[in-house]
Order: sequence, then C-alpha cells, then structure tokens
Amino acid sequence: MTEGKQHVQRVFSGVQPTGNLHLGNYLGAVRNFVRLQDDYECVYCIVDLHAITVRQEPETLRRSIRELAAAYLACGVDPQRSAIFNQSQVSQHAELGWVLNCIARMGWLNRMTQFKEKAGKDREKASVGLYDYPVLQAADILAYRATHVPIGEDQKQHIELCRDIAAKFNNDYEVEDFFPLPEPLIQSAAARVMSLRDGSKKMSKSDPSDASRINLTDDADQIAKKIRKAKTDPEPLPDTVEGLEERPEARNLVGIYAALNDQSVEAVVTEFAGKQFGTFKPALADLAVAKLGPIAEEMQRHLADLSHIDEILAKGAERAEAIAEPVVREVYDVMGLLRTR
Ligand code: AQP
Repeated sequence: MTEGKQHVQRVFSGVQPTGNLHLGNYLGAVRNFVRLQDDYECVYCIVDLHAITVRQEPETLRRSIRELAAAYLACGVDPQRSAIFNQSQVSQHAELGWVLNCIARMGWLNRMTQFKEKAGKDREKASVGLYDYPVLQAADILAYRATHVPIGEDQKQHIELCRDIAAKFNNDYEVEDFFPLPEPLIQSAAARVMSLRDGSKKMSKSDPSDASRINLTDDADQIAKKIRKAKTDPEPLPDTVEGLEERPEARNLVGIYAALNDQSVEAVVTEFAGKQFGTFKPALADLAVAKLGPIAEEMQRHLADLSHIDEILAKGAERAEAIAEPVVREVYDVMGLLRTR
C-alpha cells in the first residue's frame, strides 16, 4: 500500500478541556501545534466529548472549553491558518466514532494502558466512554484523513490503535488507502514532562497536587515557588547526559530547561555541570517565567472577550465540518449505509 501518498498532508490534534493547560501539554503538544502551522494544513480540536468520559460540572466544562481556546490562541495557534473548534460542534466525530466502534476489536482496547491508569482499581465503575476513548480519538483523526498527529509520548499507543483501525477498515472494505495511516509527531526533548513532586509520574491536569505541575496561568511567584520546591536529589548536576539516567527528577528539570530554551539536553548538562540545584533552579525559574509569562498575559487578554472566542470556535467548526462531512458520507457509502438525501 502506498501509505498516505495521495492524501493532503494534514495535521490533527486535540486537548481535553479538563482544567488548566500545564507545561507538559504545552511542551509535549501545543508548542508543536504552532510550529506545524508553517508546513501543514492544521485542525486543532478541543475534545470536549472526550472530557465527559469522566463527570464534568457543566459550568466548569463550558468555561474550560473557552479557556483552552484562549490558551491555544495565546500559545500562537492562528485561527486564520488553522481550524480551532470544540469537538461537540462537529457531529462527524461522534458519527464516525460509532462506525469505528464496529471496526475496532475488544482485544485491542483491552490492551490500552491509559484506560487501566485512568480507571484505576474499580474498572466496573468506569464509564463505557472512558473505555472507548481511543476509538473516538481515532474518529477525530480519521474524519480529517489526518496524516500527522502531534502528541506527547503518553498518546503513542492510541495512535498505533488508530492506525490499526484505519488499516482494518481499508482491508475489510477493500478500499486501499481510503484512510491514511497517521504518523505520531513526538517532540523528543519534552515528550514526557514529569510531575514536579514525583519523577515517576507524568505531569497531569488531574493530579490532585497543584504543586506537581506548572500551569500556563501561573504567575511568576507561583512558577518560582513550584520550581524551588520541586523534588530533587542531593547531588550536583552531572557532566554527562548518562549521569542523569538514574535521577528521574534531575532529568525532568534538565529536560524542561532544554525544551523551554530550545537547546539539547547535552548543551544544558554542559552549561550546568557540577552546579547545585540551588543554582540551577533559579535559572530554570527565570527561564520559565520569561517563556510562560507572555502566554498567561495573552490568555487573559483573549478571555476578556468571550464573544470573540465563540466566534473563532464557530468559524473553526464550520471549517472542520467542511472537511469531515464528505469523509463520513463516503464512509457510509463504502459500508452500504443508504442515504436518500
Ligand atoms: N506530562 C506530559 N508531557 C508531555 N506531553 C503531555 N501531554 C499531556 N501530558 C503530558 C500531551 O498533551 C496533549 C493533550 O493531553 P490531554 O489533556 O488531552 O490529555 P492527557 O494526556 O490525559 O493530559 P493530562 O494532563 O494528563 O490530562 P488529564 O489529567 O485530564 O487526563 C496530548 O498530546 C498529550 O500527549
């Protein structure tokens, strides 16, 4: 099969409106969204249908959708170039999600580690939607025949599943290359930003400890305090990258510095070799404040005009629907679902 050859080179990605964007979302995903606009047609979604796989307060969810839109804009996602919208406004996501439920196999979903992590011990009480989350994610991507998906490393398994679903559809219905097999785009320097309190856990919106993450809305004092209190070990910084191997917290902070400053980890290790955290942490805090401060300000500026945000979401949804509607129509046709109007 000529993988994706005749398809438009298109990027799709999404973030859940489940709370403030944090440094992991920014470095692992959204910063990359901005850069990709130069080379691809981009579709950036606020995946509110994914958010409701766990209970959300309606007012909080509505606010979070607009806040996430403001964060996209503040980070540099450009509504002139890219479609920015929330998923529930484009019905093709849910429609294709159902179709793909009939393609995906239970055995495939049973292997998804994110479900196991998010459902915890009491899986019987998890929603069916949480279990089915990766199939809806596949629908998000395939509705646009996206060829590239910028994500953090935690989402890699879901993109592999999406490829399996796309390939099975293509094979089952003998429509070679109907769906492209999308490629994950993972930024290596910040593929997995870890919690500031525990170097073995990823930084996450749902971590109960706010000190575990840097939110894009944090002010300079909060950022400096969180970095000052970040868990570390008593050793000075090593003079080689290998020296970070058994030191997850040190590796995380050095990785964050490198990603924020667009440097390699090697360059940061060389600069701070033998220095104590008492020297490194203030440098990291200054850098984080310099990079994130303007984003927080921009976000507030956008949030002062909610009707403008709603307008962007409405236009983005129209643009997205114009791509997804014919794709879903074709899917129905291929499968023999009769349309008489
Ligand atoms: N710690 C991270 N490091 C690098 N990338 C990350 N991403 C998330 N956390 C990190 C990437 O951000 C994008 C959007 O993620 P999401 O909010 O849709 O879902 P998530 O991965 O479940 O993120 P959270 O913060 O952990 O949210 P909650 O706590 O609500 O589940 C994805 O590309 C993701 O890889």
